[in-house]
Amino acid sequence: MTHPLIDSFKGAGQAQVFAYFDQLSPDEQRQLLEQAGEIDLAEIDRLSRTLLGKNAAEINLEGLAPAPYEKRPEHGGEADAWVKAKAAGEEALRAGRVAAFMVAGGQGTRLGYDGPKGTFPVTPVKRKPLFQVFAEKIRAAGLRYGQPLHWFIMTSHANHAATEAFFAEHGFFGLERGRVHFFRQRRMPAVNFEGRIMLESKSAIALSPDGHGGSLRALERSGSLDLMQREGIDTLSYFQVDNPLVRCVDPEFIGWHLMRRSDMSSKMVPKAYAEEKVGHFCVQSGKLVVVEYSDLPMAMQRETDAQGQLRYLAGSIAIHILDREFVRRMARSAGSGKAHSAGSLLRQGSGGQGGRAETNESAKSGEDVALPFHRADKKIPTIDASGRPVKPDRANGVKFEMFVFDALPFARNPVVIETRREDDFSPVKNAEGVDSPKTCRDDQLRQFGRWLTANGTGVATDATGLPALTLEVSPLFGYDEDSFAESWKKLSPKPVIHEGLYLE
Ligand code: UD2
Repeated sequence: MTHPLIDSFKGAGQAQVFAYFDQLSPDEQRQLLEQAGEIDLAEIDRLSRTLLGKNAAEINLEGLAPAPYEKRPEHGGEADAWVKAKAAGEEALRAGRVAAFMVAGGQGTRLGYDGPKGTFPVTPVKRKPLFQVFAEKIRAAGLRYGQPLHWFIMTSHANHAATEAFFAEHGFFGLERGRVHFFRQRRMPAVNFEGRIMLESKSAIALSPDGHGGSLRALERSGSLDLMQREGIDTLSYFQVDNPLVRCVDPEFIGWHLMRRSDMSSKMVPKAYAEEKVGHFCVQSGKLVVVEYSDLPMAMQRETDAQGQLRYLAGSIAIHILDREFVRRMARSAGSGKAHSAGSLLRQGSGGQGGRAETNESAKSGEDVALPFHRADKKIPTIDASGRPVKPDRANGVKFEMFVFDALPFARNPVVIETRREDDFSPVKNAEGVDSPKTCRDDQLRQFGRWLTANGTGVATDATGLPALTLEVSPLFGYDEDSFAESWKKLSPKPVIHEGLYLE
């Protein structure tokens, strides 16, 4: 059988993708061709040459220094500037310039939960799923600022239909259907260590999502950026599906971003301890960069200054603000398949998986805008030479992913602001231990307890601030300190705090 696509794969040394083609049913053949059509062969060739080669260099730490950030007033930041930022952010929200943007295309393998991660129940009393928590925060903020917000949600091929169905089943959690926009990210094929594209079965390529950095090109391709433009939205508030504590829209953060005329801004938290597994905000050659914990030598992670404080203190919690036209600029060059020569600044990938990432010299100097790909070595289910399924017990191939924070070096006037961890960050990542459903639930309880105490109703807690009772505050009652205080003030009579209390 000949087909132009099959010929191009043969020409690129990837004939194995169609090794079983003649044995497939017409439907299977169509599926395989469709999948093959998604692949940019030149991109795969470039990545295989630059990331799989023995010469791929280690990360270049030359001239790396901690990034400056805007300290919160209680840590010496200028209180006036924070007040102004908040006012600017509120104005933008009232003007309808801001949209919420969530990435939910990940595979959620660590949690061991089947189905889209956003359907995972997280709240202490009502067991609301993650999607509902965000939806209610977004709805409440829309009511508060008199401008219902648009919400853009990036899914993957694997969870797109299930995500849409979940929202439909739950009446979009009270949001206007026309303001919730789902779009799929692209996929990348896994390759073996020789750069050959791998098959998952005779009729399917081993494809996986292209990383949260793929959200930039997905926003463009899906027409979301045009829709935003038509709606007068120029500011995107980015967060991840795994973190129910996040303030989906935070006026202070939005305000800092707008006042500084920034292309992309980020929140940091002071690391809880030296070895905490988060990215570090750094500067290198005058550019803001995030260096993953797996890339920063332990000695540097532990370095302290004259006051005994960690030198690399600023941890990245994956909360950003993006300017719409900056996203377009990044997306256009990334999506064009333009080869950006991976130069000598090659970095190791995340998660200590022995991966690497391409970074190019020209990109760093701002001439060539394109997100680099990172390499992660993985166990990839595949088939053997006779077409039988193989479940490998160690890494047998490589996945390529882009990370959204790699856009920071390209951004004009990027700002990093400090946030309190307890106001913004408690992700659900693992089934047990750190960042698990249990730690997340406890952090929500601590937050509800703090809000009540701050408004004059003491709640008995242990030494860590964890209330002795299980209670829950609906985001529709209060989704941050201010909105909670407003609702609480209006509440008459005040409820007695009891086990299972639900404020809505
Ligand atoms: C990320 C950051 C880490 C820290 C942490 C905070 C990286 C490499 N590291 O770690 O520095 O900020 O978050 O929580 O990002 N996703 C997609 N499509 C994909 C892959 C991921 O939408 O192809 C989404 C996923 O659904 C989730 C988010 O991105 O919402 C985070 O993905 P992750 O779990 O891979 O990130 P993690 O925990 O390694």
